[in-house]
Amino acid sequence: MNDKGGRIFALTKLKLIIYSAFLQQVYSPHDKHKPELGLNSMIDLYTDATPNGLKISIALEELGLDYQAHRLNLGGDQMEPVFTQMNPNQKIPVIKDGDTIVTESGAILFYLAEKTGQLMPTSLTERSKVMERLMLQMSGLGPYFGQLLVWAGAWGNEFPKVTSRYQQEVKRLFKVLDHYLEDSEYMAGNTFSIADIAFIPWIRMCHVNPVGEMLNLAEHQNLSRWYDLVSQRPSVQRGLLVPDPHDPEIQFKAFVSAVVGLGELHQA
Ligand SMILES: N[C@@H](CCC(=O)N[C@@H](CS)C(=O)NCC(=O)O)C(=O)O
Repeated sequence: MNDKGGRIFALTKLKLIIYSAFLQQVYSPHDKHKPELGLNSMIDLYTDATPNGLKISIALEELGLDYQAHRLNLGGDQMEPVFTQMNPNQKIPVIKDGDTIVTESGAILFYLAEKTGQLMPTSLTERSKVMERLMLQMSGLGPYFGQLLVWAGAWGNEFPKVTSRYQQEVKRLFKVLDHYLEDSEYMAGNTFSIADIAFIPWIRMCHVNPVGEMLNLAEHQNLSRWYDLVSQRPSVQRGLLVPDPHDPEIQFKAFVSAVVGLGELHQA
């Protein structure tokens, strides 16, 4: 190889090195956020058998991570100083992974996906889609469904107009989800992701809570098909059993005094 050829070869090699470093930055986001803790560290999960809590036991089961579930009674355990120190917002779920404490179910799902490099695609476009659906669950379906449970359940539909507002919004969101699922198997494309995990315990409420009768899931073919598919997943079935639910009476009392804020718990 003459001098010129050698220079071209060296230049091409340099370009290749720079290009592959660039690709690694773009396509390996998990490498950029290396988990500080090993994959076999024991995670403490503070939870209850509620839709937001169940998301996290499902994710931990799906990922096969070691964890220990600590069940709270939402009739007051969340106000204890030791819990409030972890989550000043005084709500489950919370995880503790070594010294890292994460609250908010959506953020916890994201943390677990980043930690393991699973349940989240690698390309920016696909990741954004997963985040888009996750945000829709966190800011749309979860809060509206939660309020529907409050107005229709805990407050016994005392104000039908208010109940109807939440019912209509949940039904509208079901239609949106049904539309998204027209062309894709899962909530964000054709791969199971944290977006599916975020939705499954909420859609399941249509089957386990009398309020579900107001929503008629069967009307939404694609959403029903997705529900049947995802709820058959072994990790989902295992996760839904953690923690053991409280006796229904205790659970309902806790729900009324905590989530609804009817009791002493959330006095300003
Ligand atoms: N945005 C939060 C909501 C968490 C939440 O509302 N948790 C409920 C149970 S599902 C709770 O702990 N309620 C107790 C209270 O409000 O005192 C998340 O997704 O983690």
